[in-house]
Amino acid sequence: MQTTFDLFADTESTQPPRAEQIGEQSWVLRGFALPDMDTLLLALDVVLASAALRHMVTPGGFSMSVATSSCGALGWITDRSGYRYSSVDPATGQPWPRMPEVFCSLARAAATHAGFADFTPDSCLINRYVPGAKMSLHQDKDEKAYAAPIVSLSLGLPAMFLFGGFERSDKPQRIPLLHGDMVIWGGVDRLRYHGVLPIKPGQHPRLGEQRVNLTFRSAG
Ligand code: MD3
Ligand code: FE
Repeated sequence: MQTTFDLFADTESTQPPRAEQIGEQSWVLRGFALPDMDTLLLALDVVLASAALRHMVTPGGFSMSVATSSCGALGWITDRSGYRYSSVDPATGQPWPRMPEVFCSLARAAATHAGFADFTPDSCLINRYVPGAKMSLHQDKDEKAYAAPIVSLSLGLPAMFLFGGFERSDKPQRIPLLHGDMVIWGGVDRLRYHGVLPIKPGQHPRLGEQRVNLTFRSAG
């Protein structure tokens, strides 16, 4: 007998989005990006072909365990002189690649679901984690305005996201993030401390031994 479940068992896109509220103005949308995954991964390859992932250096002189790149009008960079946004990729001296339409429309749709209408990101930061790579607790303060939310898309290996409070010492919630999940942080939650625990070894069927996270921001 053919059940409805069997009919859809091999497609990723037939589940309704599951929304989980993780803060007053923060939401996880489970699997939100899965219907657009093929287009997304193709667009990501195009971006990374002209702005390759690289390990940037922090102002303190340490090389980040996460490899980064960007697309859109502005890209987040760090070097010995500090953290900032730049319209030029320091590795090529060229503007960052355009933000693919599928990135922009997906970020806008996710923001709308969380109550932030008309989100128009001008920056997409691409973070690539291999097993063992992590991001220590920090606040995102390099953007010019905090009114817009930050939207993230998780791809590949799972991560344990840490969602803290307004002081570094506040005990963070642990939120697992899986391939296709999107998270939106805004309003009162915009300046909360957050980070990512070291990625566990594993193989993802689509992305192999890595996690890629895209964060969409209104930076300028
Ligand atoms: C929560 N990236 O790039 S998702 C970052 O998974 C960063 O690569 C993590 O933290 C990652 O800065 C976490 C994004 C995220 C971004 C900004 C936030 C979560 C946030 C701002 C406030 C609260
Ligand atoms: Fe951050």
